[in-house]
Amino acid sequence: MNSFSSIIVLIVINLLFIIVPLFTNDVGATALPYHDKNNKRFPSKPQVYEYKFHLSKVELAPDGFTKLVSAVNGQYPGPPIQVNRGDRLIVHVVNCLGEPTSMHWHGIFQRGTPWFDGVVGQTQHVIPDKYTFTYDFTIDLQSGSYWYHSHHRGQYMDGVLGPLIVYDEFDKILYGYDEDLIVLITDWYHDNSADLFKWFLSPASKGAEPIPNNALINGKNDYNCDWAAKGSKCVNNSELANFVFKKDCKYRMRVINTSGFSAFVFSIDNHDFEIIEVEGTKTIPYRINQLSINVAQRYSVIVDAKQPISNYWMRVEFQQECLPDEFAYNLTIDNKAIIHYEEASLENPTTNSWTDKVEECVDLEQNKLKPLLPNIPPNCDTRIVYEIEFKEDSNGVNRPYVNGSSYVSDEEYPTLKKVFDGVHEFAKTENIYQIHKKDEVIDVVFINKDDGEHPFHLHGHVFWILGWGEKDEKLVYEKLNTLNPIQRDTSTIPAEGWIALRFIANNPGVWACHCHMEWHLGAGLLVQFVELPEIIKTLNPPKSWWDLFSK
Ligand SMILES: [Cu+2]
Repeated sequence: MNSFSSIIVLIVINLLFIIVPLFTNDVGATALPYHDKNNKRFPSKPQVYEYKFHLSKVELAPDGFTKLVSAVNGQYPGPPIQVNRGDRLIVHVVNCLGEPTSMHWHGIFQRGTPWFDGVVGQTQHVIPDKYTFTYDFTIDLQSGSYWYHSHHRGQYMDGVLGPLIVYDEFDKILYGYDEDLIVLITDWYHDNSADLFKWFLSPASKGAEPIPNNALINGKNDYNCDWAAKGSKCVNNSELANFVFKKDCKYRMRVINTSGFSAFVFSIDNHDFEIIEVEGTKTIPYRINQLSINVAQRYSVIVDAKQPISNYWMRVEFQQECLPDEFAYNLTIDNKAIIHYEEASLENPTTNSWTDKVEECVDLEQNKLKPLLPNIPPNCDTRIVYEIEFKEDSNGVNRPYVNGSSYVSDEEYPTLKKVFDGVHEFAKTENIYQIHKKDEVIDVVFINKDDGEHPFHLHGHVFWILGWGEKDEKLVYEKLNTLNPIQRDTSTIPAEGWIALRFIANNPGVWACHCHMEWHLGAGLLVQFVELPEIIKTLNPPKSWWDLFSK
């Protein structure tokens, strides 16, 4: 640990007793009571932020290749939502896509408002075409780097997404940075998701996922138009994303992987950096030079602009080892943006990448990430073990199964509506686990029998990562880390490996837990937790939520 980090830790320890409730990420033993408005201490005056998102299909060419993008307010990526901890967020989603939609707020707990989680088939009915639905919720007890995206079929891969940043006014002082930047990275398909799904969910795909055509950094990249189909509109040498650095300033970069399928390695030539946040959990600064980041994951890193005034490549490299190799494909692996120091020339960088080998298709060693404030998990009450495997269904389509069941979405009759209707027995294909005891401590263990990795996301919570193992690394329950593990909301289950997660059932709602590779999710790799249904039934969704069912 460097001296800067040591100072931070000292300050924090001194202030611990005063500020613990302000920083607590999930409602555990040290947190404020559940949604207690009277006990809110920060910020003193929460604001109401109102956004209007007009969704429509527009022709855009983020990488020089023109395609029909499902855009938010005519742009891709969608506009950033920027709020402070404690604020109320109101978003009017005006659907002019010509197809149904929904919006999910990835990583936001939705305490007391589970009907605004945005998951079709689970927490809401679709927003029909030519209809406006308003999401309205308060962001309590969490801050950090999040994103919003459609949670209807594969729609976000067509463009319905953007960053959602919840600022904490103490962060700048705590970590000593000057500017706060968003770096959205993603894979990019030139075909639309519905067509790709048709192919993927047919025997012809043999279970091999569609390969992206490109990667984008803040919605930009260039593309080799020799690879574009005849008759398509494509322009070479499209503009790259450009980040301007002032010499000797420190930048917080919020790296958000909004991919539908791809894991990346993020790096900046000649600049190492320190991780300070993982999906809303502040960490003791942890220095690395290349960041492995899987689908839907987020990290904040501090980059020190201390190199000679010049231009440097930012690199977003596909983790090629996790891409299927059943079919030939054209893809640039090493994708770039420009870090331009003020007063440097306007020429392209000529810098070289870091040469250390990064292990692909697994998360970075998460036991090396330490939460800034210790948040020790209570002992486990219940352990749920899920086995994941892929096999052919009766139609010859390769599908994922969790404990023998492939999830089928009930779009017409979502789970949360069923709970309000008093339904307590569910179809096997809904993959539901019900939790009835408030504050029950749940361990979820995924055993992956598939030879591919799966980035799993849990809605409504962060989970502690108690342990994980790659192929041939045995799961020994007694050896799991319960001392001071990191908390986050999206973590990778290694190929033929396992992961052990823990969360506290303190947030009434219907929470999806699923692979965030959209192909796998769409094929059925999802379980859902019906958490505290008796309490859910005492809550009151707004009339607008009920109205969706009659549209
Ligand atoms: Cu998966």
